[in-house]
Amino acid sequence: MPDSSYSLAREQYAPFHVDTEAALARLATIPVSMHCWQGDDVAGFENSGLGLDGGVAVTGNYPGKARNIDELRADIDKTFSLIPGKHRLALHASYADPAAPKADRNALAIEHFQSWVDWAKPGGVGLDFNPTFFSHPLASDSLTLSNPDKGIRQFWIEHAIACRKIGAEFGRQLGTPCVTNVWIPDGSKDIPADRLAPRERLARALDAVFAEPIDASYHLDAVESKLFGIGAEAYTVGSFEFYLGYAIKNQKLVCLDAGHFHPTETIADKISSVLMYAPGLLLHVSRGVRWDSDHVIVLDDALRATMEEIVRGNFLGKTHIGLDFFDATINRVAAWTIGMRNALKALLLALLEPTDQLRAVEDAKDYTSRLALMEELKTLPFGAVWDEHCRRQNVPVGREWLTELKAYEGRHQAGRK
Ligand code: RNT
Ligand code: ZN
Repeated sequence: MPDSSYSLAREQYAPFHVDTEAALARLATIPVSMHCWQGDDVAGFENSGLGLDGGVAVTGNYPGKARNIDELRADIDKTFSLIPGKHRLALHASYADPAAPKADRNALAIEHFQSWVDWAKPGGVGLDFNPTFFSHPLASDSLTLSNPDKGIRQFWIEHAIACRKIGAEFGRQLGTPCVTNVWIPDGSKDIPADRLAPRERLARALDAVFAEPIDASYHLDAVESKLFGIGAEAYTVGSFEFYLGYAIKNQKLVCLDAGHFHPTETIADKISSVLMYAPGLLLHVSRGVRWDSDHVIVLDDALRATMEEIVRGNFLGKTHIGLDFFDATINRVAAWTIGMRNALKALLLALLEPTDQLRAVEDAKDYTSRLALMEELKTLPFGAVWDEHCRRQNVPVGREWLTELKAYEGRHQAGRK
């Protein structure tokens, strides 16, 4: 029996030609790739004593972060129990199982991640992957694939090749393609004398990384651009233009991170253009506040516009939705839960839009109706439909998840020192 508020909501959507049942059915099929690194402030398990670098920063010291692989997995399991639907997990190479034989980054292999596959398989969780080009002695100057030193460059090429093989094995064992995303911190604090040579080195290094083709049913490559980082304010080797060109030329997925553009730009408008020429997209859904601050995503206009674009353009088949934020000022399981639930809420809002009707009035140049309808849609009872989704997916409805989170925090996280 559906909840009575949902039944009323369904009736209110009907005159707009919106079928809430179809929207719910569709939403249940869309996976979101949750990033493992929110759980421990991007620390990973290498224990190198090096802090987080590469121009990326986490602020906050809220107690209870995961200190090891068991705690991280327990926290991820808890988070997944608070989110409707079946989702994926994005790992970083720095999260190799510490129980596996020690290996430097260029020697990582599936054995270092097999326990993650074994953890993921029973729950039907797909895995995505990221080589880690930071927090390592050979990345201390934030120069990796574009490093002028051939030996260091080679080390990072080997790392990325190793990661592709691991990703392919994830895909093969789990029966769902793994997206392996290359992001490097390479750049320069001050004005470079040569902007070209590092980009030429990066392109050659990427060619070496991607030399071996991998079956797309197991594995997909993505490349992530950035505008600037801390310590790379004047120049970023892997800029958007660089990777857009590279990805189109080599038919790689383009990763759009919401925090990696000028602050007034949103990624929503880039989606349709990029997908005209690139074979697919990876999204790093994030929220930059004044800079690439990686705040927890909230249900704001930027997030809504991004999901609207994917749904309106029928791009779900070509778009891999991943999250990328890290906030250490709040409970980290809550950060994940809020972000994941917001990504799904934004998707649902997009699915509850009568796109055909909006397009019809637009084609008729009836911009009055377009604006009027878009504004009326905003006050339809979306919350009742979202609650019904949570109810049907057997996860907490509304603020109930917070009660569960607080209990989990008291029982499992509070004692972590
Ligand atoms: C950094 C990039 C990158 C990282 C993760 C940890 O600015 O967004 O995606 O956040 O790889
Ligand atoms: Zn990112």
